[in-house]
Amino acid sequence: MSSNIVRAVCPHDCPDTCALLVTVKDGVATEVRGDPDHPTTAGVLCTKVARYTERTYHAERLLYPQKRVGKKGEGKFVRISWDEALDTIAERLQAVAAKSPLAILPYSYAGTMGLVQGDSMSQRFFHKLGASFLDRTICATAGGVGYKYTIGARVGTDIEQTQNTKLIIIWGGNPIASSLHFWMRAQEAKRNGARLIAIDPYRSLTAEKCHQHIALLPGTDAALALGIMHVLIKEDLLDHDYIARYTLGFDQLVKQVEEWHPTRVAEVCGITATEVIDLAREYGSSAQRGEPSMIRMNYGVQRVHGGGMAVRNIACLPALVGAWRHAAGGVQLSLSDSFAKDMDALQRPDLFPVGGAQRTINMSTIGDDLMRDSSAAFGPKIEALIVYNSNPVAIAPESSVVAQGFAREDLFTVVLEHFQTDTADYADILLPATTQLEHVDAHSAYGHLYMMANNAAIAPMGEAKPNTEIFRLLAERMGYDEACFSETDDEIAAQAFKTSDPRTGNVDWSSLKKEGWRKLQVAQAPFALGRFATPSGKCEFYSETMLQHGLAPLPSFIPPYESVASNPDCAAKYPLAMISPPARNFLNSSFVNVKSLRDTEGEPHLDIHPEDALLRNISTGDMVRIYNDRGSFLALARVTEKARIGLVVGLSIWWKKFASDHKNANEVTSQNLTDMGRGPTFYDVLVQVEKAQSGVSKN
Ligand SMILES: Nc1nc2c(c(=O)[nH]1)N[C@H]1C(S)=C(S)[C@@H](COP(=O)(O)OP(=O)(O)OC[C@H]3O[C@@H](n4cnc5c(=O)[nH]c(N)nc54)[C@H](O)[C@@H]3O)O[C@H]1N2
Ligand SMILES: Nc1nc2c(c(=O)[nH]1)N[C@H]1C(S)=C(S)[C@@H](COP(=O)(O)OP(=O)(O)OC[C@H]3O[C@@H](n4cnc5c(=O)[nH]c(N)nc54)[C@H](O)[C@@H]3O)O[C@H]1N2
Ligand code: SF4
Ligand SMILES: [Mo]
Repeated sequence: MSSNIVRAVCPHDCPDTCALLVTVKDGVATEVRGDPDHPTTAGVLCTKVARYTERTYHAERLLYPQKRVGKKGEGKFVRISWDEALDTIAERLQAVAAKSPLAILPYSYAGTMGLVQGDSMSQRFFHKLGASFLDRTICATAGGVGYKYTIGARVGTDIEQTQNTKLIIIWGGNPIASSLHFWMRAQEAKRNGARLIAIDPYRSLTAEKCHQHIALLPGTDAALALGIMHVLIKEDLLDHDYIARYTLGFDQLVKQVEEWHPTRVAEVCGITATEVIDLAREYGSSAQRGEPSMIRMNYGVQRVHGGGMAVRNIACLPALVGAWRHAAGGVQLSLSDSFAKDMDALQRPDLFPVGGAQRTINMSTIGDDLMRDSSAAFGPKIEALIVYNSNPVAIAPESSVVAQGFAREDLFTVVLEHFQTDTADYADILLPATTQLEHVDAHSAYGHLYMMANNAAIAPMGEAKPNTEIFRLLAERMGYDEACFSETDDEIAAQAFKTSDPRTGNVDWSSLKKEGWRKLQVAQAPFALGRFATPSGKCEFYSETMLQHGLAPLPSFIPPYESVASNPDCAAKYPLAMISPPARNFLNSSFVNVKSLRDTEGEPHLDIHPEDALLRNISTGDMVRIYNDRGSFLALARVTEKARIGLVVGLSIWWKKFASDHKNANEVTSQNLTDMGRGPTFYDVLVQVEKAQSGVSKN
């Protein structure tokens, strides 16, 4: 019997990007463990990826190409050969491209975060084809843009410093579920005497374990940050030296936040003025004592109309108190710009036809865009859609419109997948893709600072192929003969990091594959001496760039599209705010079909406050209907004070086909976009809830 250990990387869209050790016996992966030597992984995996072999060897893995025989959405397919599949796709794409390549749209997201299997060969293919571009906004663009206006880049406090900080504000994140390895270090900080405060409308698993939980209304974080600034300024809890040297627009900021006194903030946020004042005092006075404080901001704050502004306002706080002076101080939203990735080499935008027409489709409005006819403003109707690394029918907002779009008879849809997801049910051609254990990849991360290498541990299952290979074969059929279309996955991976960049430190791919991971050479305390990547080189309280982009140049508050205060007409019909943040045992919609994890998660449920439940005669265990003008879905009620009054919470993202009504939370979410970055507003939703008349649970 042969047995060996293979170095791999967790491919999922999670800030932790864990280093894995895969035990392989006689060609079979028997165990996936966290690498004990990798500093942030520290030998620990989350419940989901600890079961990665269950997912890889799942009885329902797609193992060969198929074509649809039933109606779109019905999910009936028959097996075909790879030749038939690839010939059919190439012929259809060529026919559409002959009229207009812009009628072809790739749709992908972060099913794998790998730089190779994510979007390298695929992008080369679509660039050469001259297809529409996809604006990949579904997760983090609002926050990313707000962050960059303020501090210049997606850079921040190193997670490996967390245990040294004295105050951790977990702002719009639930790391026990969504960033376990940060939470482990936050626990260490707690043992070292740090205080933990959660800012979250929901008493999440994390909020429950913090010293304090501030349960504000969704979409009001920008106002809370303005209130903190007001108190810091009024009580002079500031680092005047840091402000003078390394920030821009302080005097304007002082005027701007004058009107944001704690009572006003409390009213907007649905909390008490004391909570605002105490939080500001705690933040400011810890800095005055010379202690490091860290804000772990997460994406929960930016899935609302004013999400970009909320992130911007919060990102201003460390500069006011001088928290950036400490390696263990500052803020972290994402570290992804710390990496010197060579996206041009990976994706080859230069292959786009010279002088060819261009169009960008926003993935967050895929429902509406699939339903649009050709027009001068929109360009050609979308006629062909190639989906990989994403499950839009389950995860995109206003799902009934998305499903209607995918059901169009005149749309040619190809889906590359591991499983027959809700999206796969609509494919004309369904192609089996390999999982992380079966292919090679290079990874950066957004929650730590290591370059990572994933080796293939086992041979591809059945006839599955890596995404790269599928696009390589398609390129060949389309007659693309540029050398980049015949590069191997290792050759692509070797280009992922710019070796000329000092941060990369000359790492070569073959060493990285052997070692598994290597830390970037970047400064601790990145902004201790300013050097922000903004136009002024300072932390910009005032941003000229924002003004040029038609935005308010100073921190401000943009109310939600849908809230009791901002939209009373809508609230008269639909008085409850709804959020649908990630469930601990799923990774977006991945793992929902792994039975052991689904069983732990139970059935789709909705948390509702006892007072809101009483008004509606709802008890725990009742099947309830959650609805608004866009649609409705069923869930089992859990009456609990975890949801604040006026808020309901449906942990997500369920596959529709596992719900009794074949629907999920995205039936009621909207295609409205954020103030910055054209992102989705998943947590900016009003609904009504009632006891369901019928509807039997299934699972
Ligand atoms: N187990 C698990 N881990 C995951 C994922 C998963 O699906 N499952 N998804 C991954 C992905 S793609 C991402 S983007 C991240 C997301 O994870 P996070 O960045 O942590 O963000 P969210 O999950 O969107 O929301 C986290 C918290 O924000 C709260 N929240 C909602 N609205 C607001 C608001 O307006 N203000 C404030 N202050 N809080 C609010 C929610 O109640 C929730 O507890 O997690 C990644 N990790
Ligand atoms: N209501 C609501 N909706 C949300 C959110 C929310 O909080 N609430 N969160 C939003 C966020 S933050 C995000 S990031 C999006 C996530 O949306 P998606 O990025 O679509 O994430 P997943 O649902 O995990 O789907 C990824 C799919 O890629 C497939 N896949 C994985 N690896 C590979 C591979 O190597 N090759 C191929 N071909 N396929 C692969 C997986 O099997 C899986 O079906 O959802 C968004 N939708
Ligand atoms: S999902 Fe996150 S915590 Fe779980 S193994 Fe992957 S990177 Fe680690
Ligand atoms: Mo995300």
